[in-house]
Amino acid sequence: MLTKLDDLRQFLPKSQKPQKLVLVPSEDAHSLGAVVRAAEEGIIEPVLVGDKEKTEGLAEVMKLNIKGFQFIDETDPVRATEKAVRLIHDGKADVLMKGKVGTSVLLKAVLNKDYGLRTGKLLSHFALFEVETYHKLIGVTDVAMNIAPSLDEKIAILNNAVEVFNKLGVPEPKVAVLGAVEQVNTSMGATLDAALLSKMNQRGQIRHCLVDGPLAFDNAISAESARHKEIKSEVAGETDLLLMPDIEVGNVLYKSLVFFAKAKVASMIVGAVAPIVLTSRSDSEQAKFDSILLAAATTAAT
Ligand code: COD
Repeated sequence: MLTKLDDLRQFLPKSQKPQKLVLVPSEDAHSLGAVVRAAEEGIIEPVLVGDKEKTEGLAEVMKLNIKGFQFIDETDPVRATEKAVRLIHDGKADVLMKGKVGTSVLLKAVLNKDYGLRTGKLLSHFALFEVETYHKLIGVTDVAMNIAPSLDEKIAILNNAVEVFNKLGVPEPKVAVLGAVEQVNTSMGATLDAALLSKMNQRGQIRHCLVDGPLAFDNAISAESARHKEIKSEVAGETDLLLMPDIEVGNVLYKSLVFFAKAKVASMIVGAVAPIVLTSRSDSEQAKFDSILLAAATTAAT
């Protein structure tokens, strides 16, 4: 059972050359710090795309050694993002990482029909949390890309996340589909979707996982809470993955875990040609490092 984000190191390849990670735009302190650390630990080989003068200035202030890193000098963040995405598209690098650019700018480039990173699958955001008060790592999806997913999109989001767990040695992750209540309420769309997803899983239409829902957050993560409410569920209290009703709920949970619960988090976009390290601007250097680790671990496991 995975209990620490550091446990992800066991999935890094021992012999292969480190994967090439493109950071764009590179003039971002926390991202640059995380990339340099990951390079020093041999996890990735960095390619920096961005404003060279600003990045070198930042490295000097932060006492980071970026000599010898491949660099593409581009001061305009939108053009830099396009160049970085093209590197992955053309097979010249393995992982993309968001630096100092808005999430939607990066995602629009990733979705570009000519040079983007589409595979025909839905792309979605996956976050993996280490929370002191929970006994194992717990995934949360989608908190940053799909705004108000339909049932079909929820199926794709769920499958993307399950694939990550399968790669990390969890053959049948337990998935809680969240609602505000644990009973189907015809006025609450999230509970209807949750019930349908559970039934589709029971009937083998969604595989390689065990889905239950609707579950409210408390009974998803606490067996005791589920017992109090007399909920019989193999998922309750043992959840590996929380499937969110929409981006607002997901984003608030993400930030509550980080800021109130001081949880550690790693996150990325999945379903694209390559993993995309996409953290929030307010995330720490440690979160960015752990996200690189998650991306490298899941790429290595393919
Ligand atoms: N996966 C695959 N293809 C997609 C996806 C997806 N998740 N989303 C859109 N597409 C395709 C569409 O099929 C279409 O072909 C094209 O991309 C454009 O679709 P639009 O017009 O719906 O999408 P955009 O470009 O207006 O917006 C896509 C974003 C991902 C940018 C948008 O959904 C978005 O802003 N999401 C939230 C990002 C955000 O602000 N997160 C902040 C939280 S930290």
